[in-house]
Amino acid sequence: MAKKKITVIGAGHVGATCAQLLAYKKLGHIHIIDVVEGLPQGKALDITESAPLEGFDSKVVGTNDYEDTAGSDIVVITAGLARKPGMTREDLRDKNAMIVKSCAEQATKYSPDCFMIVVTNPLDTMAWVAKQASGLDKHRIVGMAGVLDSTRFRSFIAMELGVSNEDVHATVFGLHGDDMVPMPRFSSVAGIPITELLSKDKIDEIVARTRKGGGEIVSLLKTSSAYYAPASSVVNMAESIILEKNRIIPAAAYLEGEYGLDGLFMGVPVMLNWSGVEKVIELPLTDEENAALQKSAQAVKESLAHLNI
Ligand code: TXD
Repeated sequence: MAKKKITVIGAGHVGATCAQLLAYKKLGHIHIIDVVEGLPQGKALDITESAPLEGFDSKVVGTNDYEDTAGSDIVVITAGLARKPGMTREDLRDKNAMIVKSCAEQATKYSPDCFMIVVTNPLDTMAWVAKQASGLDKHRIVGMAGVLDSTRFRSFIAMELGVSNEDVHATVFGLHGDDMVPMPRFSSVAGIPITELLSKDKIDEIVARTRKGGGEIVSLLKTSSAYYAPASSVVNMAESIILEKNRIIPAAAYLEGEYGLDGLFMGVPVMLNWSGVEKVIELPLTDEENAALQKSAQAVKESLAHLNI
């Protein structure tokens, strides 16, 4: 199989870590692009110099020119400001919207057939901005957050029960923010629902920690937000597309009627493969779950209503 071309926009914490993991997993040739001169070139060269040790032959190239990214199969947008302690994701909205708009426009000018993964916060709103700016079909663009929120949820379940991470499956719906909707009913350990293994109080505690998972890292790191688990989450999605795995992954998809929502991006389970978002999986929800999901959607709608670009 010919190597795929993957462009990562933003050579910061998340972007550079994505590039490193994509190279280590041999998923394709990688271009890193940033507005800061030297930064993507330096990080790309540093990753390239680990190739003899890590055993990959992909090219990792840093650039400040979108022309070099032409013909990319996958474009990941991580460019933008990140949270500092005391900030909400919404505080980043308008500045990041300008950045994401220009990145999406320029990237699709040279890679009109790409599949785009948006990472910049506030995630669900930035995915909408990128779709508008790129003109990509809804099957070719998705926001990354659900995989991250779910891997946090899974880690906390594994830590609590002292079981292998491998055996824990869990899912989080909704927006990427405090109103996200972790789904205990769709979460299990080796097929056993977690509701059989943990008390309601303990599940509530884990759900609350998951909702604040990003903030917990920001308050510890102080000068940046999380990037190891976010980068792994992006690469997990890229892998499902490139290797045509048909994985069922929670991601911010453009909804047109699913779950009673229309014209916005929000986290739902999707099937990902080479054609992109093959389908949104619609599941029957309880009244309580549906109410939480609608509250989440309301927060996305408010963010879009206040968007100023
Ligand atoms: O779950 C999720 N979706 C997220 C999102 C998880 C973690 C981080 N999340 C968000 O990703 C975070 O809130 C930020 O909005 C982005 C990027 O986070 P990161 O931690 O990588 O931020 P950095 O280290 O500040 O890097 C941002 C880079 C930096 O090198 C800038 O020079 C660059 O973005 N930048 C640009 N690159 C290209 N083009 C333009 N216009 C541009 N503007 C800034």
